[in-house]
Amino acid sequence: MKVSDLLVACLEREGVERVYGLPGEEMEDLLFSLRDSSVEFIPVRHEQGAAFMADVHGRLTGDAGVCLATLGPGATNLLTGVADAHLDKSPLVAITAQGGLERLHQESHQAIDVLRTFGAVTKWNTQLDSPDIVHESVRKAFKLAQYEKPGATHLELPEDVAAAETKTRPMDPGDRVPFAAPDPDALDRVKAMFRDADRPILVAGNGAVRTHAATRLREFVDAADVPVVSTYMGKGAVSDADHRSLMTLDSGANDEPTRAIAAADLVVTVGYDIAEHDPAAWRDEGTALVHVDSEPAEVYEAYDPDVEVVADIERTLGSLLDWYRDEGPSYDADWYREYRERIAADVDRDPPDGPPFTVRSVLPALRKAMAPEDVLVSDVGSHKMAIAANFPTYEPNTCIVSNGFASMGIAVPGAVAADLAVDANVVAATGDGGFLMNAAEIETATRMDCSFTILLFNDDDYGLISEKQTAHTGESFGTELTNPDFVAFADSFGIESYRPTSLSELRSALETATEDELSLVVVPVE
Ligand SMILES: Cc1ncc(C[n+]2csc(CCOP(=O)(O)OP(=O)(O)O)c2C)c(N)n1
Ligand SMILES: [Mg+2]
Repeated sequence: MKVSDLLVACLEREGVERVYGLPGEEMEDLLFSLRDSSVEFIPVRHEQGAAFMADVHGRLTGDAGVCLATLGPGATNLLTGVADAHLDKSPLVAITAQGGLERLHQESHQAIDVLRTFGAVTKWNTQLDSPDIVHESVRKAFKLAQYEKPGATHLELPEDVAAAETKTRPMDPGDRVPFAAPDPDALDRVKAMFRDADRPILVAGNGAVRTHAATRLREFVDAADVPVVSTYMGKGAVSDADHRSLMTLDSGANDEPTRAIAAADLVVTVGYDIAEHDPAAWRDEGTALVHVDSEPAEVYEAYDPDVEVVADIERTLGSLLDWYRDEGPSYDADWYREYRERIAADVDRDPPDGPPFTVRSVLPALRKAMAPEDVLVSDVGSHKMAIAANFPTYEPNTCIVSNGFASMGIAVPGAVAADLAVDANVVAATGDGGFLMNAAEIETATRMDCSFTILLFNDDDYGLISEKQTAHTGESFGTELTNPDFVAFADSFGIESYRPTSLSELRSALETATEDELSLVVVPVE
């Protein structure tokens, strides 16, 4: 069997349905092997788009998304999306082609040390430098990418190896390796802390969503009647319709969720990554702290858990739930009610009419146009902060935010992958800056018959940066933009577009746009 055929057979064995990528000469054999397989190859317009698509696919499904690029510039273009999956803990397998082994020891066309470059943004990577290691390497790439905490892995395929013959065959993925059960002693210490506490609070992070622990988390919140704050990436772990949800942790010291954490006497984090939010922004040294996660806590003065329960998060919550239902203490729910009321009042506040609108003023209409199971993919910028704070989320994995690597440009390619991966409607919310980084993927979306809505907040500015500069210095520099006529831009791709001039126009644009078409809704914001 030819190695390129074997590699694709390995992908089929892993259950891969599609590969996002951009061709190059050195992957010719692999492309023809893909053509002759059950795996669909989806050509994109920039390798970064392919990596973001694989990233969001991984995050939504728990199965590694696969992206493919050529050597040199193809690989470096892919890197940002791979790094995003790495720091956002999304399973992703990146494959890059390479020149033949006989030319890699010398200066050579488009050849750079891709292995070393990708080593910095992956859990593991290797060069497929022999035909007989391909089956094991592909299995290992998927096993490590998907194992807690998930992330990116990378395989480099030299073109001469791709064309060589091998007698090896794909390995069977078997069952996913189960994760450890919680340590009974650690659990006993956590139970004692719950007994001693009067005002416990939970912080639900990325891991609470990623590990399918949300159901147990909801049951625990119900049984113990404790409030829960989510991080941006934990949104939807507990429904924001639940009166115990205190919505989303912001970075500032003055927001209500941070105040509620300050008023608590026990904080239990569930699947919390400090890459997402610096705990220094919310951690109060005197308060008891428990870390429930699949990995030990980072060593950091500002995050110093009294107890760490390192195990399968769902099993840890299940054990605590069983104990709680039998003999857990009861708490007075009054202490957190005022925070919930203030947060709910802010979310329900009637927005002012526009234009210009504010991102905040658009969110109630957006929420109304989207069903609870519909998926919002947010880009990065000031719109992301508004979405985190004011877009109530009801189900896990329905508000996709990059907040570990926090790379602009994820929304449009992310929506392509989401649209292909889930049955629900999909909306990509983006700023004008992040939108034009990867807007070319609208062509990929039209070719793939996608039907998502792009909600573009246009402030002609790298808004978050000018906001921060102004807050620090009273002025801003280097952030102002001019933009194309976005309606004409949408038209050139043959997609529908809307430019609402009042809230009622905005509402009807969102209702129509989210029905069943690929469309752009441009909202002028201040
Ligand atoms: C790839 C990348 N480059 C730069 C940044 C730094 N950055 C964060 S937000 C932002 C501005 C985003 O502007 P826009 O997309 O228009 O959104 P807005 O803030 O205006 O809502 C920038 C430049 C980043 N996070 N990612
Ligand atoms: Mg902007």
